[in-house]
Amino acid sequence: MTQMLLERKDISFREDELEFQQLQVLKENGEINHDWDPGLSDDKLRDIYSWMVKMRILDGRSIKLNRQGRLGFYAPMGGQEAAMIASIAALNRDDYALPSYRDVAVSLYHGLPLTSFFQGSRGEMGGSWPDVNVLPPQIIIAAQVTQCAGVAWGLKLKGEKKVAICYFGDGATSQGDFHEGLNFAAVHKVPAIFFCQNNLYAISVPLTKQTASDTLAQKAVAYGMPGVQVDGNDALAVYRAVHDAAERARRGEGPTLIEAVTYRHGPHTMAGDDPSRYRKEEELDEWQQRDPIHRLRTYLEKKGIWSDEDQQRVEEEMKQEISNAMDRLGAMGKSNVLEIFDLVYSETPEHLKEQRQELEQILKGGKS
Ligand SMILES: Cc1ncc(C[n+]2csc(CCOP(=O)(O)OP(=O)(O)O)c2C)c(N)n1
Repeated sequence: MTQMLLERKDISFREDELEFQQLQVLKENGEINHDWDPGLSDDKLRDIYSWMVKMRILDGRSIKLNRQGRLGFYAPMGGQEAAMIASIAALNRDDYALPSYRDVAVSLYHGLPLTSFFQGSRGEMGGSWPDVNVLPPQIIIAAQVTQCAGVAWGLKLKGEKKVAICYFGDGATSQGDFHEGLNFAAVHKVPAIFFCQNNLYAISVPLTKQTASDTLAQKAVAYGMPGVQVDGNDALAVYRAVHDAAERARRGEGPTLIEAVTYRHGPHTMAGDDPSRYRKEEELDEWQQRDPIHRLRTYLEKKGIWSDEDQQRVEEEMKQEISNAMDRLGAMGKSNVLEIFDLVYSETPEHLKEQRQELEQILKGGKS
C-alpha cells in the first residue's frame, strides 16, 4: 500500500523531481558564462585575486608556524580561497559575518587585523574590534547557523538594510542547529545567507556518509527558501550567488542557502589529522588541478590585468605583513589567564569569583 502511495507523483514529492545544476561562471578552460557573469570591475577582480593569493601564503606560513610551536590551533584553508574571499567580497563592510574556525580569510577580508587571528590561534585575548562586523570564529559545529538567524532577525527588527552571512561545512548540515536555524530564518524572512562550503569531508567522514541527498543545496526547498549549488573554486560564481542572495535579503524577501562545492588541500586541523588515511592521493591531485587561484589568474592574465610583477609584489607584501604581525605579537606579551573570568558576565557570579581567587593562588605558587 505504502509503496503505491509513494509511487504516485501527484502525491509524493521525490528527489528526481528536483533538478539542480551547479552554477559555473568561469569555466576551467578560462571561458566565461556570460549569462551569470557578475560584471566585476578590473579593480575588484584584482582585489579578490590578490586576497586569494595572500591567503594561500598565510595558509602555508601558518602551517609552518604551528609546526614550530609558534602558533596554536590552525585549520588549513588552502583550496577554499575562492569560496571564502569571493563570498565576503560580495557583501558590504557593515554586513555581518559569522565564520567557523576555518574561515580565517573571511574574517581578515572583512577587517579583522592579522595579529588578532594569531592571538586567537595562541589562545591569547584578541582585543575587541567594534568596527569590524565579524563574530568570533565558531568551533561548535553549526552553532553559527542559529546565531546567524538571530543576528539577521535583529537586523530586520531594527529595520537595517544589512545582511548576515554564516559559514559552515558539509558536516554541519547534519546538526540540529542547521535545521533550526534555516527553518527559523525562512519563517521570519530574515536577511540571512547560509553559506555552506562543501569540501566533501567532515574530518574523515565523506559526504556520502553525511547525507542521502544529491546536493546540500536542495535541503533549502523543504524550509521554503531558494538553494543554489555553485562551483566553489570559481570566484565569479561564488560572487554572483552571494551578491544575488544579498540583494534578495535586502529587498526583504528572506534567506538563501548556498552550497559551494570545493576541497581542502591540507589536513582538517594541525592537531594530528592525517588525510592519507581517508582520501586518495589521486583525489587531491585532481582537485589541485582545479585550483581556484590558478583559474582566476588565467582569466586575469587573459584580460591583461595581471602580470608576473603584480604576482611578485603581492607575494612579497604578504610575507612582509605576516612578519610584521608576528613581530607585533611578540612585543605584546602573553595575556593574563585570569581574564577568562572577566568577559562572560557583566557581573561575575560568586562561584566564579571563588574559582578566580583559587586560580590566582595557584598562579602565585601558593596552595588553594
Ligand atoms: C557540536 C560539535 N560536534 C563535534 C565537533 C567536533 N568536530 C570538529 S570539526 C568537525 C567536522 C566538521 O566538518 P564540516 O562541518 O564539514 O566542516 P569542515 O571542518 O570540513 O570545514 C567535528 C565533527 C564539534 N566541534 N562540535
